[in-house]
Amino acid sequence: MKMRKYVYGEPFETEAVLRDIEISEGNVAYGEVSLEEGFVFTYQMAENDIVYGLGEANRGINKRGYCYISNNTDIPEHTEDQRSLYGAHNFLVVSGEKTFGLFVDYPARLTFDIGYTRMDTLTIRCEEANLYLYLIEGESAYEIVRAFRKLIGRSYIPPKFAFGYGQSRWGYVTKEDFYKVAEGYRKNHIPMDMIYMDIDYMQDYKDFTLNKKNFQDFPEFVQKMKEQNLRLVPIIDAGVKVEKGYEVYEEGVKNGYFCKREDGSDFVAAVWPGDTHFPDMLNEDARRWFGEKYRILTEQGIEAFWNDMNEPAIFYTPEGVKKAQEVVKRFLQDTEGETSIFEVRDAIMNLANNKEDYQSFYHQVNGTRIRHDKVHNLFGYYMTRAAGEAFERIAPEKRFLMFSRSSYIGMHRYGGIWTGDNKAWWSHLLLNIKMMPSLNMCGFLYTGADLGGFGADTTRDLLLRWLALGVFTPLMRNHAALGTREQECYQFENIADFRHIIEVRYRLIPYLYSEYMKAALDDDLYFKPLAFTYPKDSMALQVEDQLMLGNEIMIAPIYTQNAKGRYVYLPEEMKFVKFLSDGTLYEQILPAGHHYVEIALNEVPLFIRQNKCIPIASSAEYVEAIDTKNLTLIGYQNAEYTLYEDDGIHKTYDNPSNLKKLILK
Ligand code: MIG
Repeated sequence: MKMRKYVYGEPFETEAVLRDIEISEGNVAYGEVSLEEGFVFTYQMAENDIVYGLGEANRGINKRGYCYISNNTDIPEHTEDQRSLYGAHNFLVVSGEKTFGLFVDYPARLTFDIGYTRMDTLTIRCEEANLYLYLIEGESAYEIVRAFRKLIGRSYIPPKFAFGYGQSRWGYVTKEDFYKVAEGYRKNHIPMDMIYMDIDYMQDYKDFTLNKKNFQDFPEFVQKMKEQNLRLVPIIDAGVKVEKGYEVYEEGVKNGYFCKREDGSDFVAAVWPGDTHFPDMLNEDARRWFGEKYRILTEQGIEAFWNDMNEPAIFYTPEGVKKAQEVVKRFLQDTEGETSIFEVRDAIMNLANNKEDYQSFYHQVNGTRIRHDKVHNLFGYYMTRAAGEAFERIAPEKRFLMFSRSSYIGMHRYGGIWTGDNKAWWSHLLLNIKMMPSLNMCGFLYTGADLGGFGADTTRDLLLRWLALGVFTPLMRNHAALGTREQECYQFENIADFRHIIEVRYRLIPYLYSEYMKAALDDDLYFKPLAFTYPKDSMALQVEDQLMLGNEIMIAPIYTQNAKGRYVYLPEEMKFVKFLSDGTLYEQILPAGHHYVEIALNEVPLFIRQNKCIPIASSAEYVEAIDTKNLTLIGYQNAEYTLYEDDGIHKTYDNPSNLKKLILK
């Protein structure tokens, strides 16, 4: 295996890669690099080459046939034509005639044209030739991915409770709202470990504050939830409200910790709190300061957070509004009809996440001033790093739950991600399946989508099917937007069906946690495309709606409305297992090949690979209550399984007694 590092111009040190690698001179080993107009890498793809990677990106596991742009964006419409989502994961693997991996360590806008302009051409392009290009050779795509993962360092490991189920909704405001959710689950005996607190818990959307009316005695509230074995997970937004007397604002201004305009004044962007300043997450002192603020909540009993709006999202800036006003004024005063209504519409629409705004503020990194757009894709990474580094100081021996919306490779060491504002669409259930292995390739193991769909009204069957996928994703969270139909599991008829599906999650946690930990500790994948396990199987290479999970199982979720079952491809003989609604299992050995399998709305299917077995537990209402001492093995007779288990709280990963060999007799 060979790894090469090329340097072009003067790259910004993103700290995506921690290992030192010698710089290679001369031309790239594959493809061609041109520096005539910025940076352009081109590679002639063979007809059957597959391209893997790009982490949080639209479309398929095989990225061929479209154009993707790394430009972290707050984008609530994940339609097929979107080229940018919230993350910038610039790693891909070309697999076929020649097989190699590429990581472009460049924190600004970067385009991957993968057979879009010309079906046979891969082009990677950016405006400035200031970057590191890593090239990895290996026998297979899987081997290359693993080498890349070694390069970027160990993935974030959450506490074990984070493998439980969580309920979220934008719109819980009062303590009573949260108690109602707790009661809805506990009374109905639907397992749950976490309730998420969206922006309404804060006072006027001010980070690290609590609404005065609703949360007078917050530590007591946190404690009361803990007594029910529930953890509260508050959201933290990127922007700090501009408000005299608000401590975080005052300190940030006084110490110069906020991003500045060209003239040195603090940059203003409006987000939920109205006018805000962005902490300069790239600046070490500012980052340390912002990270320390998480203490305000950890000291009140909080051990879990999610970071939002950190692309960073901008609703508008005062400068932008002024320009838009001028267009409107011109339109209203225009008697000649020269200003079109479309210009007015665009002026208003373009207020949010405007390119010019991102070009008008600066970071201060190691004494150098850097315009934001040159390092745009790092903001979410460094915000989450601020928190991660703070947790190390707050309780170095403990794990915290942390995940972010925006990210860049390197952030995978500090937290997970959720995939942002999807919709209650069947197509987004499928997108969720396809995105998971790509995210894993880029180091993001603790991930998941908003189950049931964030935007738009969900339906009972969509939620059930999505939960049946969520059973397997490390982050299993039901989340929905303000104003949408209520989608807590107890809002629907036949609550038993929901209880059953979430119980299956808890029964599988010993296995899922074990596979997660093994993947994280060994820089391996939790989710893999079938092609990584069966690289010689030409059929397996094409499968995009089934995934390998760990080393033992394959999953094939249902993602179509009214389906009573689905077609599934088995590259080898497997044991088809269904967790039936009465708590029993249906098991059937199926030979390699294509099959149609029936799966009812209240069933969870999985497939155990030949000569393998997995442990299952009895269900429990929260993670800590799972009886891991009494596991049952299912699968093939005489198969062995190596179970990883630890206390789920501390970082004692390397203790040899964490591994136990189990044999199915
Ligand atoms: O502009 O905090 O993706 O999960 O519920 C919307 C409110 C802001 C976007 C997040 C979503 C969250 C919502 N936030």
